[in-house]
Amino acid sequence: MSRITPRALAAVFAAAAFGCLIPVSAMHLGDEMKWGDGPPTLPKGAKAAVLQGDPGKAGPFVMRLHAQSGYKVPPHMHSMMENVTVIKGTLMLGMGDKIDEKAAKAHHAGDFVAIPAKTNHYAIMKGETIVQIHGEGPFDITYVNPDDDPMKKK
Ligand SMILES: [Cu+2]
Repeated sequence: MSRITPRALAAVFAAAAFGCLIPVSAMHLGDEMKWGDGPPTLPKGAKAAVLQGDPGKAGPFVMRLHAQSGYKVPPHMHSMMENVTVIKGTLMLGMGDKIDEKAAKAHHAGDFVAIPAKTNHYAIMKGETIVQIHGEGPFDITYVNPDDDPMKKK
């Protein structure tokens, strides 16, 4: 009878653990990510890439937004939680109905922030910035000042 040594057993578990990490469905890596124009609901100038799901449909989604320094999203809210992870650059995030750069808090690459549903907030990018947003779709946006809504501009 062959004995299973602890070392052999450890190797089996290690293989099993790594097996779990092998993607079974689509996986997007840096170069393969498809960047397009940002959604029409956001001010012009941003690029967006959807990593998982569809922010416009029901279910979980993961997307990234890429914008240059100075890009701003005026005060707005979502009817669901917005989870933001900063990938690159600095996201200045403020809570409230009016943009106030001094009141905005800096979030740097690696930082995570969850913005509760129905809570007015605004964002300003400092430096070339990429943020990853995940949540439960359909992801909506309501601007505090309707004139800030790019969908209403012609
Ligand atoms: Cu938001």
